[in-house]
Amino acid sequence: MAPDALLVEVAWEVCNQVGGIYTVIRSKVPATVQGWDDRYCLLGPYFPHQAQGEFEPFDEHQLSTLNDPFAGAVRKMRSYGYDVQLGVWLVTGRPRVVLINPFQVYDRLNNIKSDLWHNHGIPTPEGDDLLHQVEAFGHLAKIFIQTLTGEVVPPQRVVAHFHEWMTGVAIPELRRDQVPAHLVFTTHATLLGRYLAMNDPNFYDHLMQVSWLPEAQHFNIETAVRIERAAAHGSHVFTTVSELTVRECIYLLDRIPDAVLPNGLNIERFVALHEFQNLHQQYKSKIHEFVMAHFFQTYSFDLDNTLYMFTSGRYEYHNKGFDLTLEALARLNYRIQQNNVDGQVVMFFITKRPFSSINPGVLQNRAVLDEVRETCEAIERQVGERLFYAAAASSEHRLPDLSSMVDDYWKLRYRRTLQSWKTHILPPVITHNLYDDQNDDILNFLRRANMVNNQHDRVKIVYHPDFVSPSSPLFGMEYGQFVRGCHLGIFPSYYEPWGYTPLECVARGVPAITSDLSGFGDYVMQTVPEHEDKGIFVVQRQEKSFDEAAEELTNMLWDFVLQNRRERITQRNKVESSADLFDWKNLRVHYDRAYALALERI
Ligand code: G6P
Ligand code: 1S3
Repeated sequence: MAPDALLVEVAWEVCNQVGGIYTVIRSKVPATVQGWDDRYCLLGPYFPHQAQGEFEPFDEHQLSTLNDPFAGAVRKMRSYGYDVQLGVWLVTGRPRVVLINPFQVYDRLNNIKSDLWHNHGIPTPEGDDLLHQVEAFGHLAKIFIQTLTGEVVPPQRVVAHFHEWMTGVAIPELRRDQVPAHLVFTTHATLLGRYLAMNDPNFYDHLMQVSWLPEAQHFNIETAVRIERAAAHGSHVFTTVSELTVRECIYLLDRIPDAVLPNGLNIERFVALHEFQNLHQQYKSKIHEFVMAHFFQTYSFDLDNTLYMFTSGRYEYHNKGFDLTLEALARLNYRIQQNNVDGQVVMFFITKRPFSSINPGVLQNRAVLDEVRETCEAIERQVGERLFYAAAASSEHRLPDLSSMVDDYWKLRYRRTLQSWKTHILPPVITHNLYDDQNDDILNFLRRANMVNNQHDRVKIVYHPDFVSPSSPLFGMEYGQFVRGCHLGIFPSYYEPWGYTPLECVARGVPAITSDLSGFGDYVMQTVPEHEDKGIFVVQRQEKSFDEAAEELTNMLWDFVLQNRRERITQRNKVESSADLFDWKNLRVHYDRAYALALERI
């Protein structure tokens, strides 16, 4: 690492959570700060509503007294009339952050668009506000880097690392103006790759023959694709996140990446293994509560012999492998019934779909279960008090009839609550009312396969089309807690440049299934020997038919179901102890190598 250089990391998701890049940037902060210290700063767009909870700006006095180059560049830009904020991102590592409001140059948008067109052949259609924000921010990011390198720090060198096309738009202009920054560009997925994979079931076979421009025009993403190409070609060092996206970069962007930067997490491990095992038990109990409310109205089953599996992520039915997961679950359901194996599987689909409300029946069940609990607790208190008195006063040693110790009021309330609750209607597979219930792929599969939570189904389904959060009245827990409470995460993606979801399981000691078409799965196969023994399973999807992959996944689920509790506990311990492999402390080295290369290249 160059001890004299500065590092500015630029991303649309700095203090602005949208998707996976937020996780990359945020989780990497502690390791990056450890290496670069106060020579590091992040740069992103300022959206007050998004930033308010996690950004603490420096006031005028602090800004004027700070003696660091980033503050110097902010002061200079302010003296030119720009609205630029410097502050701290309130996340672990507390890095310096510069946020710039893109809307301040909207009166100059026509010039910015015209420069992109005349200088780089990038056309911008009217009326696309996201493109306007991106281009306005790119223009301002360029001015910041220009100010920093030109007026504040010479002869100190600056590495400017841009993530994704949304910030990469600054790169061609920085090159044109010969700004002496060392430019790194990372694409986390190619735009065209994502669209093609979503629409072409043989995407990987056709990849080599794709003509990028007609395809980009076909999907109406020409501007963004041209920006992505300009950033890839204009950067001194071009990188991506996995070997899989390297292939896309070669065929869709026409540049071979200089490096692969695998994604990690900030892994926090407990000193003693039993601590995370206890957390599993604690959060599993919370999931039990949801399951009782949801299913026990119609029928009950043994919760101690129930396995919780889940998948989560953006709703890309085919790309995220929801189709394969459902097919394998249907086969598993049949196999468990045929083989008379004990126990239940409850499978959760956690994703995001437009909905009008939570299903009132599901909400009502939750409320009734709370009432059942209150009634039971009241009876327990009453019996407890009276039994204690009876025991102390008794001359016999026999246990009295406990039922006689409960007031009629509570007996009646107990009976009425249960009577009003129990029904013969099957527990719904979906917890919310979707706007487009009829055309939903998950629901249509479940209808076709008749997996509608019949009592005899041994794989029950809960489709929750909203992310899990502490404010959700159904789960009332954080996503990470939900993950801990589950037994297995299932993520056999078809298109996944990296894929954080299985890694997030591993970090919490929960076994996970991924695929060889996800960057993470591919990385695991190459770098983690005996990964299956460590509870990380990789479904082979490259060069396999859908049916073959579904069968392999079914076998994995089947083997998992057959494990006993002791085996599951041992497996969780092994998963948790392999999490260190994905700690940024170990993976940051890839970033530092890319920066060293960029510093060599001017
Ligand atoms: C953790 C707890 C144990 C509990 C077990 C259940 O290991 O420390 O007390 O018995 O979880 O594991 P299971 O895989 O059945 O949820
Ligand atoms: C992308 O986010 P996505 O879910 O749109 O970047 C992530 C971070 O590199 C990556 O994990 C994911 O596979 C990509 O698809």
